[in-house]
Amino acid sequence: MSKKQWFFAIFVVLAGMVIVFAPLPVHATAPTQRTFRVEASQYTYSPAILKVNPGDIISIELISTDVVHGLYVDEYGISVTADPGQTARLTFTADKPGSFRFRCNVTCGALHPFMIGKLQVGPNTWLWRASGLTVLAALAILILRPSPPKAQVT
Ligand SMILES: [Cu+2]
Repeated sequence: MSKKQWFFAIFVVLAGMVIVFAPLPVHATAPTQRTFRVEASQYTYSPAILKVNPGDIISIELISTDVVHGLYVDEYGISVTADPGQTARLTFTADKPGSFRFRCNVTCGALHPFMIGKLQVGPNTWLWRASGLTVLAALAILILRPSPPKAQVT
């Protein structure tokens, strides 16, 4: 590789690190109170993806339409259980940004382990970081690819 290509390679590595680790600007959104009506039935939640902003006060109304179901939020360590036909309420502050699974914590049947949903607190930064890395990789391939052999003079 030429000196120029070495410099570029180092630039690519540094830029990649910036893309992966740079903190994104935090949107100044005022915390709001949000209520979600989540229907639980064997073996899904509807809706299964809840998107909120960090700091929001979340109220989940869990409604079970068949058997007893629960909802446990990973890492938040909070849960609620709803009896058939009943509504149970879980209120908490979304103070941890990131993407968290929530799952049923009441054994409700054969496919119970697959009864999961997602709580998305804040923007999905990995999507942006991944697309940034893709662009960078494409650029690196274009610039660092070996130059075609020079035409030989015979
Ligand atoms: Cu369940």
